[in-house]
Order: sequence, then C-alpha cells, then structure tokens
Amino acid sequence: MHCRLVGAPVQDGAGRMGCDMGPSALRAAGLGAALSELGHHVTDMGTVAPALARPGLAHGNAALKALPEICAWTQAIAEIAYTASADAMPIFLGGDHSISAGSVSGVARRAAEQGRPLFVLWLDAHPDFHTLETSASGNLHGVPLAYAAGQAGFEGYFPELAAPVDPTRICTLGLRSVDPAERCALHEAGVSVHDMRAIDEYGIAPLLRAFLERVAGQNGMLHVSLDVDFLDPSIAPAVGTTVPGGATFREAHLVMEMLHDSGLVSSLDLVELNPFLDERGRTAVLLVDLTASLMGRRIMDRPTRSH
Ligand code: 4U7
Ligand code: MN
Ligand code: MN
Ligand code: MN
Repeated sequence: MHCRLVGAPVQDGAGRMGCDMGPSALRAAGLGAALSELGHHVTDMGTVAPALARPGLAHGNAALKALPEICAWTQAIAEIAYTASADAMPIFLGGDHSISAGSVSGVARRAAEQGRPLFVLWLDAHPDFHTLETSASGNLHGVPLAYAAGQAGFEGYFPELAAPVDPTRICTLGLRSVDPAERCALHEAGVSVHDMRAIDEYGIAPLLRAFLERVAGQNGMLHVSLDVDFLDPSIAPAVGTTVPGGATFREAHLVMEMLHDSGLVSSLDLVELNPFLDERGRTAVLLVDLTASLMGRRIMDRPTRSH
C-alpha cells in the first residue's frame, strides 16, 4: 500500500493549545518507519499550509472561536485530501479534530468521483455533531462530523461540500459525552451510534463487524477518524478533553486489527493528540502502534484467513 502522511497542525479548534505539535510527535514516535517496516511505501507530504483566513467572517453564535481560521484550514485540508487520495491512502496527522472537516469532505469528493459510497467510522468519546448554531463551547473540533454529513447551517462559512457523506453511512463508536442537541441531531440524521454502554454490553467486535459487513456489501470506501479520547485516559493521557471509561488497550487494537483484515480502509485521521499533555511520548507511541495494527501488524498469523 502507498501511504501519504499529511501534517495538519491545527490547534484553534480545540479549547487548549498544543495540538499543533501533534504531527511532530507522531513523526518522532516513528510513524513513518512503522509503516515502512510493514512493507508499505510511505510518502511524507509535509505540512498543510492554510489558506488565508477571510477577515470579518462573523456568526450569530458569539461563542464560536477562530471561525475564519478553521474555515481556511478546512479549505486547504480538503484540497490536499482530494489530491492525496487519488493514488494512495492518506493519513492525516492532527491537529485537533476540526481537521476532519477537511479530510472527510476531501476524500468524500474523491469517492463520489469514483462512483463509490464513502463510509465513516468515528472513534471518539464525542460525536462532534454540533452545528455552528448549537455549539455552546464554541470549540470547532466539536462540529466536523455534522459538517461533513451535510447538516444545515454551515453554508456561507465552511467551504461548500462537493459530496456530503450520507449520515446513514456513518458509525460512531466509543461515545460517552453527548450534548442534548447532538443526541437529537444524530438520531434524526440516522447515524449509527454505539456508545460505551453498547460496547460493554455486546462487546466491540460484533458492533464493528456488522458495520464492516455493510461497507463491504456496498463496495464502499471507508474513512476512519481516530480521536485520542476514544481511548481510556489511563492509557492515552495526551488529550485536552479526557472522559473516563474509554476503550481499553486491547479493544482499540482489536478494532484496528479487524479494520486491517477487512481491507476496506481508504483513509485515516489521527487527531487530538496534545503532546504538551503527554507522558514521555507514550500516547504518541500508542497511536503509532494502533496505526501499525491497522496497517497489518499482527500478533500471530491467522490460519483461518480466507482471502
Ligand atoms: B472532540 C463538546 F461540550 N461537545 O462541543 C463541545 F462536550 O474532537 C466537546 O471530540 C467537543 O474532542 C469535543 O465542546 C470535540 C463538549
Ligand atoms: Mn473528536
Ligand atoms: Mn473527542
Ligand atoms: Mn478532544
């Protein structure tokens, strides 16, 4: 596989500073080498340069922070996502989760052009399904999934979507912090929601397997968006929005291993890593190891594998 690393050092979408160091930490933790060792061809495309922010872009929701800046980043990241996905699997190194407004919309444009449905797996404690109107914190890392899914209210601010993702092709896994407006919007849009309670009750594997069967059945492409806070804070402290009760080390690796075996993943975000909050790089190393599992590292070969 040809992987293209894209650095997206955005921090203005999060409530705390430090996510701009995420791409550097992931590189320092050995992401490129881990992929090469698995036999992949790796191209590091460097760092996205944001378009110039449009001055005077104001919104009725006065809580919104850095709206012109995030709109400009979204434009630039969507462009590179579209280009990078032409001949390779892009891996977006965040940056806070607002970068996914660009990565998802860019790969969605590519999928639409290829006539294939795009599915999105959102691994996160939060659904990030706020609109510009409903965000109370004003932190724009809380809106990217709603934007990419074509929810109303982004027009005139965020770039126009070439191809909105059908909300019924989105699956969120690991939720444990959902605001009332998001709960309502997710339900109305028909997003598949598996919260931590569902994971506890049924196990993570059957929930993911059902989604992957749906993607495979429709010959879909699959974008995976991994927010650090999907993971339990005890194993992944380097994130500004910790929520207790997240995925365990083995649950997270199992998700990645199953994704690898599915052969369906066509693009990936690694987001919300805040190296300023890390403990000697352990969260960055965990993200590299999870990516390695997604890209084919395995404990033992599986004799039952049929393809
Ligand atoms: B992340 C929140 F209120 N919903 O809007 C908000 F709980 O990318 C959190 O998933 C958003 O980390 C978290 O600020 C965004 C809050
Ligand atoms: Mn998120
Ligand atoms: Mn989150
Ligand atoms: Mn977060």
